[in-house]
Amino acid sequence: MNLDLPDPTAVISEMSAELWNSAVRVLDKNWAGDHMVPSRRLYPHQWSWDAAFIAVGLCYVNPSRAWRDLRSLFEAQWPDGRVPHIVFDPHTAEGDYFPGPVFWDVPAYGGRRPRGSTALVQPPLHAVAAWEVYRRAMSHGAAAVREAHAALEWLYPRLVAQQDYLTGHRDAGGAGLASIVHPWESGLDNSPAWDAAMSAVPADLTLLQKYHRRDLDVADAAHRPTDVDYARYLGLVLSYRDGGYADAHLARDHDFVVECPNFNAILGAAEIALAQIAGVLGADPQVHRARAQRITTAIVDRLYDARSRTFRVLDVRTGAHSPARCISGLVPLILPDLPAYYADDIMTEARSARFGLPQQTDLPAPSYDRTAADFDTLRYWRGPVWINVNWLLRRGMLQHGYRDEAEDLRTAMVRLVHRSGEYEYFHPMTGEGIGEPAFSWTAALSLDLLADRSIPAYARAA
Ligand code: 2M8
Repeated sequence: MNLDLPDPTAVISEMSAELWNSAVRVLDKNWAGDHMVPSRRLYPHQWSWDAAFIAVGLCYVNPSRAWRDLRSLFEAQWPDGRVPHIVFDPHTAEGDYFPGPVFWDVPAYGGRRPRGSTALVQPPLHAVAAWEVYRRAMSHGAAAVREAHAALEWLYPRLVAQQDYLTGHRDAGGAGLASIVHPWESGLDNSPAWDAAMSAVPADLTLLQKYHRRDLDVADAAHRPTDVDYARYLGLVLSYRDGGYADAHLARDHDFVVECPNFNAILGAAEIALAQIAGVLGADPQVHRARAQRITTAIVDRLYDARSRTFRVLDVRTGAHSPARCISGLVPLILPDLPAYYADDIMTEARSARFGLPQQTDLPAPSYDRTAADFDTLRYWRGPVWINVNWLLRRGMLQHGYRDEAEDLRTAMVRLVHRSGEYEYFHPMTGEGIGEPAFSWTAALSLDLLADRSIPAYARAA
């Protein structure tokens, strides 16, 4: 036995402990009293799908905060059921984030909502998160289980209302899927998946003289959307605002209306989680299972491109699939009812040179096709690696029995965050951290990836 070699299990537990502790510190630092901010500088409010990813990891160390965060978000739910993509913190100055409450100018509903918000939505991952937090409560004792049960009772009707809004008001395509009306609603904001549909949206550059891009004060312009894209983002909000944020006749009246495989796969996964929650609360799980099945069928019928054997974004206005191959096309793997034929196609795409782990890097999947001419290693959602979508992909792999690939992906994510820190996203060739440091969902999901099971593949790498 060579006594100079470190004991691998000791090295691994040291690395895990380091990552665990630093992730917990990030979440402590980003806690704002009754909600979590994604990061202190660039994102000083509460974001919707961030709250879901955050709850999944925060529940290991502070379940009460995980529930509080979800509750704060749903306290801002609109009467029509929409859960806003940003809930503003009244203690944060208007100038600290753009576009802030003044720009959005949303109706106050008789002052019932305690905090201002945007009028857009984000992927409805909250039912999945609520179920995960509930499931983990067991290991925190009887009081935590009682807290979790009460939290589920409060959340359940609100989660159902959120689904009803998305499959009702937002069913612009008429097939039971939710349309998004702004790239910000996707969560994958600047993805090439929107380029085709966005090219038809007017870009009024004078808006950028009228309004100041706060993101460029605190982030590198080479990482952020271009001015042309940003002018289109603002124009889309202004036209939605002019129509009172109403959703009638979206396909006819709005300039950007698309069905995204990531958004709709999460919509379907939410129904599966709601079935589980309904079971615990004595409600009817069957209605949710049937809805999940219908959503999965509609995703296959409308978003699967048989020629390329991939899932694509559908432009509801033109009926065309986006030509871009993006990470969003892999996320339908999280749907348990997805037939094996399509799951196999997703895995083929995930293993391909477009998304697969190149031998020289061993990194998680990039956000966009590595082989595309416009693959961009720095600009956000146009190439860099993000932990949240890889976490979804791993979940899908486990769902469909790809256990080895799931473990390799978990290892790649844990190693990356341990090595580079809890960054917002990562360079897809070098793994260098980009965007915001101390980013909440990267920290929270790292906790889940570490806690989820033992770490044999990480051991091999050490
Ligand atoms: C990014 O989106 C915001 C706008 O909502 C931005 O670019 O300013 C996206 O990565 C989105 O998915 C995320 O929820 C948000 C906060 O982390 O940042």
